[in-house]
Amino acid sequence: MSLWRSLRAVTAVAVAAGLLLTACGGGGGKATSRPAPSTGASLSLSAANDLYSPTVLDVTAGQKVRLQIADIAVPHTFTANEFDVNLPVTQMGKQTIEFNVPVNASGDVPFFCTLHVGMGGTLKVEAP
Ligand SMILES: [Cu+2]
Repeated sequence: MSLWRSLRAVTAVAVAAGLLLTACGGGGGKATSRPAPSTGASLSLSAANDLYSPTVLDVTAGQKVRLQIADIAVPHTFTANEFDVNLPVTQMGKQTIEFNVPVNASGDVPFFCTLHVGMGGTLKVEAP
């Protein structure tokens, strides 16, 4: 009799544990073992008077950069050859572009507009 009772108790615990595991596994998308993905950086740039400002942007190696460019009156490009970035900036007014800073990037990397001489600046790459 007591063995039967013990078996029933063990079974009950096993079922409860199984339900718990199912509940945890069914959540989806919140795996705690995975490192949180980098949210990246949001930076702003003005293209007023066919000049980019500020002329120095701080970025981090391996980072995804969201760059909001304002004051766009004529087409420009955002070009950083060392990062293999050459993006058209052709939405009048405001445009957001995205690019990735290579993991192995370092130092000062120039950026510029291929359409306007002197329109550019420096991406200062910091280690993560
Ligand atoms: Cu330009």
